[in-house]
Order: sequence, then structure tokens, then C-alpha cells
Amino acid sequence: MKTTALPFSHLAQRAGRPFAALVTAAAMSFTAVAAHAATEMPPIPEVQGDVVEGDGNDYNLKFNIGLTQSSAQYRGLEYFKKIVEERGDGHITVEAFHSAQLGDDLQSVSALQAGTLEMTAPSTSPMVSMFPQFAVFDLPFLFPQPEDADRVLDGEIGQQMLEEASSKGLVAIGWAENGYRQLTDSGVAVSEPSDLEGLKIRTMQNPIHLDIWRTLGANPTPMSFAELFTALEQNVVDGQENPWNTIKSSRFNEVQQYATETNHVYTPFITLVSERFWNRLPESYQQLLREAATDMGEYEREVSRSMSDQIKQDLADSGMEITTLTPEQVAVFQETLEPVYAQWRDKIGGDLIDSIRDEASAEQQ
Ligand code: TK8
Repeated sequence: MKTTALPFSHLAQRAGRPFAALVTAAAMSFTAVAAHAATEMPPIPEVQGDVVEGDGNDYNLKFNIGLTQSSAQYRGLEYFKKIVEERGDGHITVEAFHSAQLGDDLQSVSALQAGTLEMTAPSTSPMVSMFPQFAVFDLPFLFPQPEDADRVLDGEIGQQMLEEASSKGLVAIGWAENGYRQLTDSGVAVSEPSDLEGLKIRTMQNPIHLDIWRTLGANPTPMSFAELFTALEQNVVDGQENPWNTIKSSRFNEVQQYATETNHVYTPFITLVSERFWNRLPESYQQLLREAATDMGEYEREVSRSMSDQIKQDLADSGMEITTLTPEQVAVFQETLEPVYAQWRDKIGGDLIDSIRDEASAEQQ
């Protein structure tokens, strides 16, 4: 077996893990991945790393996410649970909740602050009212390739943002992936901004997203993700935008006839812990949660990226009419959205935008 081909070799590269265990775990993941066809999610990897000593107390944490049980996000959460429970030797248990069972992104964040929920992983976008610097990720077409997002989030800028978001009752411990957003609607096949005229599009609760869809000529309405399926079903809105994986796992194709591959924004998920809970944990368990969040994020990206094309195909097979834009058509969207950059540059900080663009376009080592 070629070690270079190990699908999770990046997970094994982290220092401080017993080498033999890493090789075994990586080899097992490899075999399992090779056995699966492209239509299935990459299996949950073996847990790597030693058992972590705690302080003799037992802890239970509830981790609530917005997406459904069939999402890459939930798959990531299952892996997180497995890591924490195995390496914590049963002294920390993780209760996994999906589909906003304990609240949507913003409600979950409030619950973390209140100490009634221990963990969540929202999109950064609805959090800009608390952390304005997150708005930079909402700028259209900021990251041409997923690796560009990785370089920024896994590098200094991402680390600094996690530190800044570790305030207001929250501790931010990692990044994961929601992904590139695509448009769906029930009215018309959209291939240029003028097709959007008059379409009521649900956006996240985020001012840049409102500007994006206004600038494109649509009629945007901010709404919680938890209300979206019903709003689409009852024609309260005509369309919405989310990554292919999210469109499928939320079954939006059942209530939306058309989709357009716009890739207009890349949305990260941020992994958050309630500061009240965090402060009760021994340091060794805090470190365990950080490592588990990193592993979860890596795996979630892996799942999301390996599934995306197949899911787009599945959506087409299920009867959705999907428009794939030509480079020229993409350019029209990009040009139309240039004023959004001008409008937000000073508010977000030109330096931050420039350093993200530099980092995103930096040559990979
Ligand atoms: C899920 C949300 C969702 C986001 C949205 O909790 O609201 O459209 O893209 O995936 O974070």
C-alpha cells in the first residue's frame, strides 16, 4: 500500500500521537474508503491518540447542530462523539442533536452563553452581529478553491478569529465546512442576474447576504434556517441558497424545481463550546475537545468535498433542473457583485480583506 495515498494521512501527521496506532488507524481507514463506492460517505475514521486522564469527575455535553442526520455535519459530529468518548475513556459523554432540535444557530449560541447547552457549530454568517470580523467570509467569491479557504482558516487569520470569538461566554475551538453556496428556486431557471428579478430569496440573517441578493436584483428575506423548509413548501419565499450537501440533506429538492451552481459564497462552520462548561473542565479535557474539533473539521471537509459532485448528480436525477454556469456567466455575477466589496470594504477592514485574499491566493508549499 502506498502511504502517500492514505486518505486521512493529514490527520496522522499531528505530533504527539503513538506512531503504531496511527499507522494502524490510517490503514484501516484506507481499506474502508477503498471498499466504498463514490456514492457513499467516507466512513468514520478510527480514533487516533491516547486515552486522556481527567480529574476523576464525569462530564456530559450536549452538542446541537442545525443540519439533519443525513448531513456531512452530523457525520462529523458522530466522529467527534466517538473521539471524545473513546479518548475520554467514558468520562465525557456526548449527546448529539441535529435538525436544530435544541434551537437554530443563533438560539444555540445564546444557549451556550446561558450555559444550558454545551456545544454547537453554526455557520459564521448569522454570528456577524456578535463578531463583525466574520463578515469577511460573506463577501462574494472570496475563496476560488476550497484549499484557499483551508489556508486562511487553518492559518494565522483563522487562529486569530477563533481567539477573538472566544469571548462573550463562548470558546471557539475549530473550523468545519458548510461549503460553497448554490441557488435553488421554484420559479425559473436562473443563468444571469436579470432572471432573479422579483424572486423572493431567503437569506441567512446577515447584512452582506441581503446586499448580495438585492444587488443581483432579487427580493431577499432573512430567515432562520429552521423555518426554511416550511417557508419554501408554502411559497412564503421562492428560493434559497445553500451548499449542494445541505440542499440534499434538508430535502429542499422536494420543494424547489430549479438550481444554479453559483458558488457565490463559501460558508465555514465554527465549533463553539459554552465558556461556563469549558471552565469546569480539567485542562486535559479542554485539550481533548480541541483535538477532537480539529479531527472533526478535517473529516467533515473530506466528507463534504467527496460527496458534493455526486450529490449534485443525485439532485439532477431526482428531477431538479440544474443550471451550470459558463465561466462567462459566472463573470457576469462577479462583476454585478463588485459594488458589494466597495460597500463593505471600510466596514470590514480593507487590511483584513487584503490579507485574506493574499493568503488565499498564496502558492501552496
Ligand atoms: C445550519 C445553518 C445552515 C446555513 C443557513 O444550522 O442558515 O442557510 O447555511 O446550514 O448554518
